Amino acid sequence: MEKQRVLVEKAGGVATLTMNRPEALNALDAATLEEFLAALSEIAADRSLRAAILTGAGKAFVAGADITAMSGMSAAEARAFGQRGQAAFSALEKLPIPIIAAVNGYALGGGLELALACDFIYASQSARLGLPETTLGLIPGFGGTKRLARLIGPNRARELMLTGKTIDAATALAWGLVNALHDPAELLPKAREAAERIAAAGPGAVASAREALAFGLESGIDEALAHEAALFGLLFSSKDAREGMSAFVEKRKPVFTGD
Ligand code: DAK
Repeated sequence: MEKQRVLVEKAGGVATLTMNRPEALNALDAATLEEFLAALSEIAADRSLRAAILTGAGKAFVAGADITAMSGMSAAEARAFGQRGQAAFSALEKLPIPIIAAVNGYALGGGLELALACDFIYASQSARLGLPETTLGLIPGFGGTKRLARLIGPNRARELMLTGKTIDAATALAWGLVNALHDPAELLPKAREAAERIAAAGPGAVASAREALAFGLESGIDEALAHEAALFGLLFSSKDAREGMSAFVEKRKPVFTGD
């Protein structure tokens, strides 16, 4: 049987997706994109899951789109590849549960864009990040030009995109690109700890918080506040909000059911 390029592991309401093509630094080729899409739909459909982690096998998170494969593509093939890539990024962004990027090594080009499409990023102290597309005569095509500028501001995003340089993990932390750095051996346990905290919170509340934040990034303040108030009110019709508040008053741990 052929080796799986994307591994999916589920435990305690948390799914871990591992990009598993270490011999090519987990570069994204058409077959990897298809497996990644299948893994995302499996996770999206599994109602027992509350959070996910995305990481890479070996010394890279993902070193970008597969340059060797792209160099031999016809225009039609490149178009189809771009469309499948966009489908994968869109599925990642629309995942109904939060996903944490655990950047264990190189996150370059499409690989950094993958991490940027996650809810937040933890990185190993040995990670290196960058958008080298312009050095290949390309531009980031999976949302990187937008998401990076929003996260770290246009000046630093321009520096990364225009020079194509890679930055080390400490710089990524200082720039606010990643939330925390961990010892390589501690990266996955720390990501799991965060995922488990998310999994223990009210699922409806987690979903509403993500929705309110995403909506607020795209709209004016009045509209965003009205939307937030609507979601806040809606949660009061859920059993979980009642349970969460009752548990606090009764000094016990809440038991959330997702209702
Ligand atoms: N593609 C294909 N193979 C890659 C690869 C990549 N991106 N990155 C690494 N590999 C392969 C290497 O060729 C090598 O294979 P063998 O020679 O062993 O067969 C193996 O992985 C190990 O890599 P190295 O020997 O190079 O390892 P080093 O430690 O020496 O160097 C490195 C690590 C990460 C510095 C280096 O491998 C590197 O510079 N890699 C390329 C990084 C890069 O430029 N990434 C950006 C790719 S462009 C689109 C939207 C978006 C995109 C495309 C289309 N559309 C909407 C249409 C995105 C584009 C990109 O991501």
